[in-house]
Amino acid sequence: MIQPSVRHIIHADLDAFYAAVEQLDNPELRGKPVLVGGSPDGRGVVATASYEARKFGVHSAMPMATAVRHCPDGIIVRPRFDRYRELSAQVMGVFRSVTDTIEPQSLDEAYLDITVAADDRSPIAVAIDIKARVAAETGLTVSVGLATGKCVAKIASDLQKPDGLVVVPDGEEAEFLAPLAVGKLAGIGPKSAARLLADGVHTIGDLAGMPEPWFTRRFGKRGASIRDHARGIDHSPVQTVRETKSMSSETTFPEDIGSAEELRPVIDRLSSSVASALMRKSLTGRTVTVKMRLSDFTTFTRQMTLPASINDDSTIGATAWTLLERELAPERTFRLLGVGVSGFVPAEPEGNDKPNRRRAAHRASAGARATSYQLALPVN
Ligand code: DCP
Ligand code: MG
Repeated sequence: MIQPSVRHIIHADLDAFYAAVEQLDNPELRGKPVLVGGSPDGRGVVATASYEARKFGVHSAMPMATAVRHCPDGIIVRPRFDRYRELSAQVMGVFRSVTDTIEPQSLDEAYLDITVAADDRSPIAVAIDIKARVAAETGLTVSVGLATGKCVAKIASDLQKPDGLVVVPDGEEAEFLAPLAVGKLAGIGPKSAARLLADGVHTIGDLAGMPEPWFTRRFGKRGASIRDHARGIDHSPVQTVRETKSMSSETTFPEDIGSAEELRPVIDRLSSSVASALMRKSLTGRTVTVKMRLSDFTTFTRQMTLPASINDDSTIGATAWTLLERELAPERTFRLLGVGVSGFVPAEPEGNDKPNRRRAAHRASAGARATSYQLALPVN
């Protein structure tokens, strides 16, 4: 049998992206603690902090008021999303000049399959070249992980931030992962990590050593893939065209609004628009997300995962409203609201179709060219 050839996969993630852009555009901010985000007076949060500010314990999603207490010399800068999008496009352009097989994860992050590009030179040379070209063409630094699969590459890119380059050679994946904290593994969120810790599973190596049946008991259907990932096995392709992962609808108000009476109908309208889009694509999902932008442009999301998969407007609306209602406060006004549903499962009932056909049907019904669909919705 012909052995499948080894793939060379890169995960690239820009360093302190928003803060780095601010330091790039304003030399006075360079070398200084920069906090990008909302106001410390209101309920603003930190979108990101420069590495100079992270030394003081500041991190993304921390309330700005707390960040300022940790880092009193921090310079607060309001986000400029258009500029971030512009630089993101430039960086993705560099990636795309190396390979067509690129899967962006967010504005500052992408997987690249460089197997073909590494045909006539070493994959490490390709990685170094990408870092150098991003720096030369944009002035930003990018941390790169190079491995034989996405999961290990992603962990590797985070390990030597900022300006990191971590290479995990073929065959050394499990050894590389073994000493790392179990929470670094894709699919192990903070809650799972805490439960694993309580059971004495601290490192990815501890996890990889658990007996096979334990994984299914512990993680259900996800068990097999979590076990593979813990052992450094990951054949998932870098997907240029992605399935729909979420469906959302959002609206910006002509004037900021804050009362329950004004907001509730908006939530209902957004929810029914998402519901009908989901129904058209035969999708149902378990996670409902509300996106909020306050008058000071602070943007954040709240989400809730339901016990069952849904796509009806009343459940989406009720869940979204529960999430929004908790955030209402006197004086607090909103300039944008969004409602989204994610965590899709195939619409067909479980178990009465061949897995492959089911997956294919799901993909066909999703049929999207983008990660998420956003529906345009007029205000009234
Ligand atoms: N971001 C945000 N809110 C969060 C997390 C991130 O608004 N809770 C934004 C700001 C970040 C950008 O997304 O600059 C990219 O997110 P990353 O998680 O990659 O964080 P950074 O690029 O800022 O830092 P790092 O060097 O750790 O990648
Ligand atoms: Mg980043």
